[in-house]
Amino acid sequence: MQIASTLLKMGAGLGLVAFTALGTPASVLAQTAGKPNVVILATGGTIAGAGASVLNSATYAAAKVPVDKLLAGLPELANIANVKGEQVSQIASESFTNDNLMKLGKRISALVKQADVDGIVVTHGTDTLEETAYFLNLVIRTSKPIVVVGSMRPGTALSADGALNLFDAVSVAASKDAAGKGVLVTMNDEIQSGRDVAKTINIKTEAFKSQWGPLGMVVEGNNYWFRAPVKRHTAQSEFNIDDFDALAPVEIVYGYGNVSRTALDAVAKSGIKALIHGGTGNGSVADRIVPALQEVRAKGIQVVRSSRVPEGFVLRNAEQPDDKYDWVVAHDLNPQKARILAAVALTKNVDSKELQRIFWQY
Ligand code: DAS
Repeated sequence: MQIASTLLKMGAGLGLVAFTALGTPASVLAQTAGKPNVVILATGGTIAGAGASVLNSATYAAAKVPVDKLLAGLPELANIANVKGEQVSQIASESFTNDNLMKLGKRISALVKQADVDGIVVTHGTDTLEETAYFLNLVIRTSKPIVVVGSMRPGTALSADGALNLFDAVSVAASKDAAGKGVLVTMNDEIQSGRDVAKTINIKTEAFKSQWGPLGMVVEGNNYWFRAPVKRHTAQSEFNIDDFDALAPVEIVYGYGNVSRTALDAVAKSGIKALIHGGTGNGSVADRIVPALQEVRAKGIQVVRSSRVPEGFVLRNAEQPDDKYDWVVAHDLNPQKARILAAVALTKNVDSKELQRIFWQY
């Protein structure tokens, strides 16, 4: 606790002053009739981080600033919405587990059923933000806006990006025109699809990209839309977090030069229901790994071919005879998103043909 309080004291630099100014009462800003009601669920990450000096844009402790301080530091939110904060967790997102996802999802599923909730914002670490956003996109049955947001710099750093990212997230979550577009991610002025977006750069504020482009931009509280998702999501999903209490166990193994089957064999014995193969190129599989994956399939474990290449998509029956081996291809989903979809899909009793249909549609 000593470190945390020291960090917070030291963190009263330019950024945190913005986050702790005015001492607005914890977690609820002034409520105004007629304004949209947005609930902010805080999970941790850099957006709640604090560094020792304003020059520490990359060296800092994540998950230190509580949600009431995040809200207190952004009184401008009261101009666009009635906001209420809840601290769901306080962790760096590289440490997220399936249990964290389920707890967050169950809370959101309950909140969106409330008539007095118009939108949801989730503040989150950037490392696994894309996984959480995709998960919520698959399992929350609502058309209300859900926006996941993080930051690449802590609030204590020069040119911190968290405050504007958070303002944009609340602004979009309070917007009627953001309804029905699936789970969204607002980072760096862009409105991204939670399904498509990935963290592509680990040291710049312009870190989140989709190979299919953003859905739009948010500038000074106004949304500018340029496209809408075509894959199934949220209210149109066949999955509902209310119907299950745990995700299916799914692991990932990667392809690379000189790869051996050691990791794959170990993972295959861990009780998984699917194995994601993050292959080279077009989801290619090293010749010595093909029999290993066939053995995995023979055990009743689903095999999904994804690719470690950040863009493009894996073609069925191109690099490998998927029909013959009864394997599934992940389409354009990167390995970490393919894990999320397989983990959700296999909460139901689906065969490989159904699983492939699900990968085409979501
Ligand atoms: N460790 C990173 C995380 O919590 C910090 C961040 O970028 O949010 O995801």
